[in-house]
Amino acid sequence: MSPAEFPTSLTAAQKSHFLTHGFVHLSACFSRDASAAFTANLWTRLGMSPDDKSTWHNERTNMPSHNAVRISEFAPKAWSAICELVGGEDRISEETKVWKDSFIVNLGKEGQGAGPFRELDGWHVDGDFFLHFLDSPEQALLVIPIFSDIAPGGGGTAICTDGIRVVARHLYDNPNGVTPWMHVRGTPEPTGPDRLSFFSSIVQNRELASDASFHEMTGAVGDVYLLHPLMVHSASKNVTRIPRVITNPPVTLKAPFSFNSAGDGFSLVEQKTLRELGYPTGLEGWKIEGEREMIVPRRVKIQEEMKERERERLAREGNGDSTFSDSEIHKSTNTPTRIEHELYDLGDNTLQLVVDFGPVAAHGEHNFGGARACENHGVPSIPLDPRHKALPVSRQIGRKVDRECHVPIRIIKSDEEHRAGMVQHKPDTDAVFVFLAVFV
Ligand SMILES: O=C(O)CCC(=O)C(=O)O
Ligand SMILES: [Fe+2]
Repeated sequence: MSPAEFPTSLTAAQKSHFLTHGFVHLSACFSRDASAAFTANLWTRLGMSPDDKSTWHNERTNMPSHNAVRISEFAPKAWSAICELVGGEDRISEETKVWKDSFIVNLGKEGQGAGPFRELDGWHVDGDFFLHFLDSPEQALLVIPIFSDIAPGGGGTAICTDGIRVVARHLYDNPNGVTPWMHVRGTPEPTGPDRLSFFSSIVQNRELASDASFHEMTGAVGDVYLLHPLMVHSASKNVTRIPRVITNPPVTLKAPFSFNSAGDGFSLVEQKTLRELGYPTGLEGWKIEGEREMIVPRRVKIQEEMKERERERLAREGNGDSTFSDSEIHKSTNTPTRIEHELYDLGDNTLQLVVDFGPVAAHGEHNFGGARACENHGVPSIPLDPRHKALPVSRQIGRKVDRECHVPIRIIKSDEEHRAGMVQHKPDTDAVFVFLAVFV
């Protein structure tokens, strides 16, 4: 389906706002209940108390992920807008059709004032995991789902919409590719105050960045901002010290953006890029001149270590480990590499078995989904209680169960389920991510 034919979910005013400013603010895309369920173990994972600021030892935390929800189920309105902006669902790679619980928490700092946005020190564009080209598919949209109410001064992400033009021009001028810090390829990751100097020199230059182009991503729980992938943005100061919780899930395309031909029509993101470059009808003849390349950022190792500490805290809170041995899991899932698993009590006599495929997951080879669990797969059989259905993915969070708990399950992986959309797996890897277990 060409972008022009894609069913529309954004209003004409929203599209026009995106083409002018490079972002759109969608209200009420998911409920407060869904948000509360998804963030239920946030404070345990952080090892902090929401009610005791003396435990808030870190101003900002980019957390690792344990669980994911399918965007089309969790936030259908946001999902259709995402699809429309990038030119259709068909263009989006499977692994970014979910949002993970990799929350970004901004708690502010004692005695900290707001200060001008231009002087924030974290200005950047997202995508620290690949070499950047104008048409890079890896980060096709910047998405900000909001999991806490954010008032002005409450740590909402700061953006500079005029920055899109400068970054787009830089990428246009560097078809050989640049690092995530916009330096010529081969330059090592900079450290120290100059790390983000490309971006701060944009926002500090009044000729490049007008006052009117700075905005603060405030909003209510359930709101979602969708922003152009080249949007220059920064974490801001949370002077309210009301915990600010968002995520930044990337949208990755299966193929690069296409700027050369208008034959198939340009998506709204492509239109915005072209407009900023001053070539609204297309870029005949422009093509990349270097190899695309993935980068493993330092962040990955840091987040792996954080995840381990979060697991320990969750285990302490939940009082024990899962009852499943690795051999049972292997038998059930027939999947590769390292497998870690945890079992959570969701209430209503329902358990959730979370299977994490470790390094494979980190490379985004798989999707998440829910699966029915009923009888036997090398473990004792039980009847499926009709009251127990697969839960919406948004409710799949709960307390970790006791070590003594025994739960017979069958994990089903078949074409039938794939069609039913309850389990997502790639035929070439034969892997399934999240399973629901039911006991009576
Ligand atoms: O915390 C924020 O507001 C922004 C975080 C961000 O942009 C990032 O982690 O890439
Ligand atoms: Fe960012």
